[in-house]
Amino acid sequence: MHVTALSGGVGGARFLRGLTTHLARTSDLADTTLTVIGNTGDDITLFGLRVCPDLDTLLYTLGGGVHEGQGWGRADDTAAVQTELAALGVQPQWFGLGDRDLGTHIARSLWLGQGHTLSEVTARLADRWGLPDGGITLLPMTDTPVETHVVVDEGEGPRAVHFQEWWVRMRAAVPAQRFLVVGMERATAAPGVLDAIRKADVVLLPPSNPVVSVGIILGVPGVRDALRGTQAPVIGVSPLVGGRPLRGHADACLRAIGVETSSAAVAGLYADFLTGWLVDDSLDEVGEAPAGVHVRRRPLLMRDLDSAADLAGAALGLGLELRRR
Ligand code: FO1
Repeated sequence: MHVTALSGGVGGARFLRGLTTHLARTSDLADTTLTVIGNTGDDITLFGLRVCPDLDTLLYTLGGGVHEGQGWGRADDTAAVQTELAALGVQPQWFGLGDRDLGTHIARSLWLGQGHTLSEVTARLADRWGLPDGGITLLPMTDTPVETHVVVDEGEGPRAVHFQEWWVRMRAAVPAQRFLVVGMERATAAPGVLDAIRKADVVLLPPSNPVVSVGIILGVPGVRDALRGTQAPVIGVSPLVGGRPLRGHADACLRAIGVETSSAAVAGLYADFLTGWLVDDSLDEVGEAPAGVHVRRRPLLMRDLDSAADLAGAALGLGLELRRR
């Protein structure tokens, strides 16, 4: 069986680690393969290096090397290089790159500079993290360099800042007027991305940010059509509980695009291809979804690996149930 997922950063990676754990624990699912399509709109060039935060978060989380408390970056990392860069007055200093993490960015930048595609580079990094042994294929959504930028106005008129500056330095506290994906006008889906959606048995949308993660992947030419046309049920997990994100700034992102911060409104963003929708069973969760979408209520909080595995198992289970109809 083939499962395909569209994922952003920390929440999506934790959900997918739960999924691979559930698959390993469920004997009749043990030969399932997973293709993860990763968001690359968060990518940024820093100190001359190409950094792919969502791809790296997926590599480290699925590969067992992530800094658990942060959800991003490497476990047991150090900051000797960035400390020296600060001493040299090199900017910016608001984005922390650990020494081991820099190994990834140096290798990626070297290989890209040699003419390898982001897909080829990501495959080499995935090998290092043992993803193929787990039946996991990680694909960037596109090999075209793209970047999400955010239009903000702090009083001197509107200006565009890189997504990471808005997300990390501004903590999304400055209202975003709009998001634009620089380079998307030239982008094409990376090799295998559209087929992974079309040929899947189940497609999953983890609880990633619907605007700056899943929403960016949906903007890659052909992705939305593939989701509309696939035979696979498309099962999403709400990133909100009672109108609040479980982590990150999905509320600030939804506000920026004029969408209500509710599970129902997020499902509405996926209405043209969504088959099933998981919402939290807390009392202040209304739990509606567009007509025709099958809603299941259950706890969505991923406190640990077991609860993430249970959540992912429930999402996959709903997909398998709807596939048989
Ligand atoms: N997030 C922060 O809040 N502060 C950081 O300094 C930071 C550094 C960082 C370095 C590498 C990386 O892969 C991710 C990093 N993140 C940091 C997280 C990142 O901003 C977000 O995880 C994603 O871009 C949003 O999904």
